[in-house]
Amino acid sequence: MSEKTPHDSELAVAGNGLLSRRLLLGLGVAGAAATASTALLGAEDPRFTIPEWSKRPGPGPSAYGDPSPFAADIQRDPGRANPLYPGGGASRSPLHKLRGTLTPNGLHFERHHAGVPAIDPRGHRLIINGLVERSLSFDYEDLLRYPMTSRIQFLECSGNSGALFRDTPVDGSAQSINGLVSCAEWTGIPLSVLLDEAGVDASARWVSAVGADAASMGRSIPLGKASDDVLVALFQNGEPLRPEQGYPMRLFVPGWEGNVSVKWLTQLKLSREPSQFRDETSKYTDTLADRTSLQFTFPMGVKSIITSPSGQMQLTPQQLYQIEGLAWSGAGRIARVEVSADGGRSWADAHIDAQAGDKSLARFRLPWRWSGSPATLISRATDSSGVRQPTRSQLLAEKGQLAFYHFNAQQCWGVDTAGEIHNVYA
Ligand SMILES: Nc1nc2c(c(=O)[nH]1)N[C@H]1C(S)=C(S)[C@@H](COP(=O)(O)O)O[C@H]1N2
Ligand SMILES: [Mo]
Repeated sequence: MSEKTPHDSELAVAGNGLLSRRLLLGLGVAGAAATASTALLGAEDPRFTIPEWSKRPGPGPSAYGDPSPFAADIQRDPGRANPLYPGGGASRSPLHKLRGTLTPNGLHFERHHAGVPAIDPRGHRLIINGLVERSLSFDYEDLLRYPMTSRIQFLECSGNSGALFRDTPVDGSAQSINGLVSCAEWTGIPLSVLLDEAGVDASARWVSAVGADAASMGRSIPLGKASDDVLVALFQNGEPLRPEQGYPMRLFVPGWEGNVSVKWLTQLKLSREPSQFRDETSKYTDTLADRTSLQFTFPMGVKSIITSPSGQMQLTPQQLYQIEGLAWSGAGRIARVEVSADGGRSWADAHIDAQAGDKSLARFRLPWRWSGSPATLISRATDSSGVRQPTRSQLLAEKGQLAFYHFNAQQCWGVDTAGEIHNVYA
């Protein structure tokens, strides 16, 4: 505690207040006379009071736990229901209130095209048919007997951050703008195992996956990907999938747009050509500036977002903050995240605190002191294939503004002199 505290100027790593990631905080030390451990505070110390909850036993064990009532504000944002779209819509993950890299099951984002079906697994089947030697039908109990594998990987809706294509910056939070991404440990049977059992015909090129919801969501997946790393997932962070995530079974297609990870999976049909489902013709296609459309854009590009400080938060001048965020890529790992506090004029490498592996969310951090003058916070990630997240103008130059899906450009948070934070364009 006696060591001289270095000045911010000695710790600066880039302009406008970005500080060395090696900076250690001492926020708990209220004054020079702080004792070594609060556990040793004596009754004579004025800070020593026994709180109510320490005076008598609390409730005993429970069958299924809930979050603390003091953390009850950490919720998904389901938006407003649309009577013209029964069960349709999305809820967004509270990215700005979570830490670590895993999304708790109750806070995983949701995207439903016709609501959540109430599936009793005893009445549910998974059929594999089409260009196969033998058609197969599995029930839930059959599938539970297969060997399974687990992977910690992100899932992102290709409509995530789509509002940033618009001309006028939307005012929102990290949750409302970017909350259609989550990360879980997915456990299930490699699809390749089930395809081998069915015996795929040499002429087959595509696998069409169909869900048992009222939207009858269907997507065609190239056989190469289907027999590579796709899972028929049954568990999410160790427990059976939540109904919202596809109980009793879903496809999990690592690194690709969320839409192909068909929930409530009931059929896999092998064919020579894609099935031209509604969700791969009228939707989930990217219209370019010349009005031609790309039908399939499967992998999610390298992306990062600052989750704190972020939209709708309020900053205090001269305070030390940790700029924190998430980065991910459909192409592999995150190799590097850089952060700017001056709108992209200067950059510094953030510290990557955690990343489980390939195609999982990475969490980054860099200390920053807000001077009280305007600042623009930006992050940019580079993945293990060497690709760096584009700027918004680079992305728009490539894709135009008619597109809605697959927005992965750098996002800027503008801090004004009042300490308010808004989504801005550089
Ligand atoms: N059967 C079915 N599968 C589906 C959907 C759906 O509405 N029905 N939504 C898709 C979309 S658009 C996305 S982004 C992901 C969302 O998965 P989640 O709700 O588990 O986050 O599921 C996909 N799979
Ligand atoms: Mo989606």
